[in-house]
Amino acid sequence: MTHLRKPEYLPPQVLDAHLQVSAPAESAGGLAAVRVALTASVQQMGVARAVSALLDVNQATGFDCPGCAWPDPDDRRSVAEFCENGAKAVAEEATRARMTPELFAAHSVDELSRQTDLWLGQQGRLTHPMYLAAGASHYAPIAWQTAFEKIGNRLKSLASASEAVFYTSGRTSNEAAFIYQLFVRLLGTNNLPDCSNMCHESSGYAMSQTIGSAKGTVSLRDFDAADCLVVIGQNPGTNHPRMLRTLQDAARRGCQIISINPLAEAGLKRFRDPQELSGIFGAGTPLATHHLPVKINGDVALLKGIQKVIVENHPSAVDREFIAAHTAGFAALDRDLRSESWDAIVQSSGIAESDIRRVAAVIARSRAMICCWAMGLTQHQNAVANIQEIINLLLLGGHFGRPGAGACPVRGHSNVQGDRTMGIWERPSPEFLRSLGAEFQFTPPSAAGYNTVEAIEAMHAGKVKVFFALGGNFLSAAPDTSYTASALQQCELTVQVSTKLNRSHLITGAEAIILPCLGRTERDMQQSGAQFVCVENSMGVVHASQGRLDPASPHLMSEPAIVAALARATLSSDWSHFAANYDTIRDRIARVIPGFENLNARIRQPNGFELPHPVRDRREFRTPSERAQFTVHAIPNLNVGENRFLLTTIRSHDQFNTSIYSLNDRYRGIHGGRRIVLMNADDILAHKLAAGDAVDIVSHHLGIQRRAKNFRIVAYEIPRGCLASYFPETNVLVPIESVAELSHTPTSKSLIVSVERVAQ
Ligand SMILES: Nc1nc2c(c(=O)[nH]1)N[C@H]1C(S)=C(S)[C@@H](COP(=O)(O)OP(=O)(O)OC[C@H]3O[C@@H](n4cnc5c(=O)[nH]c(N)nc54)[C@H](O)[C@@H]3O)O[C@H]1N2
Ligand SMILES: Nc1nc2c(c(=O)[nH]1)N[C@H]1C(S)=C(S)[C@@H](COP(=O)(O)OP(=O)(O)OC[C@H]3O[C@@H](n4cnc5c(=O)[nH]c(N)nc54)[C@H](O)[C@@H]3O)O[C@H]1N2
Ligand SMILES: [Mo]
Repeated sequence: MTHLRKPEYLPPQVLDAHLQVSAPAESAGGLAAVRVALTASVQQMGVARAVSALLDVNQATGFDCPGCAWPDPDDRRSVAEFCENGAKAVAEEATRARMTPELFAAHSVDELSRQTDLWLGQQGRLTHPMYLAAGASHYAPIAWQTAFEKIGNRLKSLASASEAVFYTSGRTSNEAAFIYQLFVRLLGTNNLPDCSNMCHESSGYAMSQTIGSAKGTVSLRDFDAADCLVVIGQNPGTNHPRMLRTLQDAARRGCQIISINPLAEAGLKRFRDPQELSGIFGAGTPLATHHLPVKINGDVALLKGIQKVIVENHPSAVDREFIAAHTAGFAALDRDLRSESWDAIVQSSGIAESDIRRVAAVIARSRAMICCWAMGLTQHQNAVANIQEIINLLLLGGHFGRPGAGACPVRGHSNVQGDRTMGIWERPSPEFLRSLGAEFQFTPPSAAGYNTVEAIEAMHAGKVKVFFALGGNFLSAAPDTSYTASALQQCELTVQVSTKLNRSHLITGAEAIILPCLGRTERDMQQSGAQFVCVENSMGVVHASQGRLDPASPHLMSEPAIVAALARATLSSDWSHFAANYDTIRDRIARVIPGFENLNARIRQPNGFELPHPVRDRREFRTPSERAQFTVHAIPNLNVGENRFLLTTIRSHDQFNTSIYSLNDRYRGIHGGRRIVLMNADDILAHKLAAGDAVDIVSHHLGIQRRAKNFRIVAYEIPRGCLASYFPETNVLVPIESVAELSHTPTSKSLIVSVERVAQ
């Protein structure tokens, strides 16, 4: 059917009128962090709500911060742990602003789509279920019951369950995730793409193949025992600010901290702990002892260079005993490293041989090393290789299953790791399916479902009729925005379970439904009384989360209750007991998922419990050979051609993924605008451009050009040939076919682009 409206799939592509650029910060935290956090909190929540929410966040009896997945220290939970960006994430959810049916009546979908993402978020919490009829220009309220019937009837009418796709973002609790995947599998499909497909999927693949586990191998206590920390492709000052205190403690003990990043991020330079007087008035604690400004995607080369120095010049740093007892493939790696040329290493990494040797010597001395990484490594075509080079480096020194040592993929969304554990995965293991099928007496589908990119392609090809999202902002988070927009528009029905308005509500199938849900911070009253949920952090600790604030609207439902109602409407299953008392869900989780035995008792312990980890606990590698596997990777060819750059797409300090908190990126010295591109001063000169020039960014892939309009050039300390700009404004540049080998993660950290000056 033809659409009358033509909503915009991108925020307005106009130059920022009030952009101001100053020198990047030399430290993170300090008084500014406190001021910004308090202002955001009080402006959005009011004083009383702000105090109540901020005293409750990450406390043993409070709610899990909806920000990042960095763990909470057990012993320090008694004091409110301050985190600027945690406070902003809470304020974003606990805001007093409301997106009511009246506002939906006052603005057509088309009008809403012409607003910025910042504006959409500022309209506040969704208050009522809303329905966009086929051909209608405005959303109108719909009764919950009618909404579920519409969704259920549509799902029942499908020729096959594989014509439906069920996306999950990583804020969903374990309880909601567990019954959601159960519902989807009872329906008959594994079409369960999730944000992880765009995030740490590459880490999961890389680690499963080499160490036989997809999860990180360290606990928070290991950071107290490490003598060397490598932070690579991660910006903790912005995205995991609570990690700064861990880094500060380590730095004060004399632990070496190595930063590997094209940008010298403020949060890795110095930390001014706002909870200490010296942090507020003094210069703060220096963090990184070494910084290697690697070129974008130069990490394989750099990590190989470091390993080459170790095997050739520091033989005593190679843990021969560990390698003989627990690994396979060392001889091939050793041969490859020795034959690798320094020219290739230096050229691809952009780091001088002497600097690589200096850092390699530090690593060679380490007896307990942890490597932390995030999106700087996972979103490249060779992302799996990036992470496997980290695994090689750790294996060389025997840094597994030893206190203070291991692999630490720092997860993004606060429960993204838990959702996977609960079975949100398009490629579930046969053991998981067997266990699920035995408990619920059915035969779960065994064929792999669609991951995120495959789901978009299937929608585009007209193979998907219903798209359902439990949280997130699929349109803006996914690659190739214009392609994803037309994919969503091919669907008959798109449904979003959401807390706040976002662009995925505006680019829809023929019909669309918004189901507004409770957030983490809010009281969840069900038939049996107040409920809590549980989540798993980045280090495999499962703990409870319970909100206490008044719900944003009396019409909200919890995510578990929504899933239960969906099952009734679609499968005629009576899941009212699941919604009435989440203990009944946890009882089933305990029987299906290893490590969760006796969940209802253990989750009531103050700090929850730690899941077992075979590598961390017993040096047990569950690979086919029962050994950890060294892997050999060629240095990728990064020759992008004349007048082309590699662009990485990153987060500003004032956003949470696609939710924009403000137009500032304080640590990088950028205020009042997001349409900027960071460029090396020598490149600006060489290309006859000037800082402040307006340019379009154009990506080039398989002969196709994609354009993002109207960015300002900002001169910045970034390696030559490299550019950085913000996600999601640049997602329109990410080619749908450009994905990481094996993990299928969009390559949003290495796009081949040119910049074209635009007339002003
Ligand atoms: N406040 C806040 N917190 C968040 C989020 C948020 O948006 N806001 N998002 C959450 C989520 S879902 C995630 S996954 C995490 C993301 O956390 P990060 O991974 O820290 O986020 P990015 O901004 O994508 O930053 C990647 C870092 O990698 C660097 N980098 C880019 N390309 C390369 C490269 O080729 N090599 C190397 N070595 N480094 C590179 C960038 O300069 C940047 O410092 O944070 C989580 N926490
Ligand atoms: N170019 C580029 N693209 C990227 C990335 C990148 O670095 N560069 N990063 C990727 C990564 S790491 C990730 S994780 C994805 C993120 O992808 P998503 O997880 O899909 O996106 P978010 O922006 O986190 O989702 C925000 C929306 O979630 C809803 N929400 C918030 N809290 C709740 C809740 O408690 N329940 C429910 N039901 N809804 C809630 C709100 O309506 C909000 O608008 O983006 C990916 N896309
Ligand atoms: Mo993420």
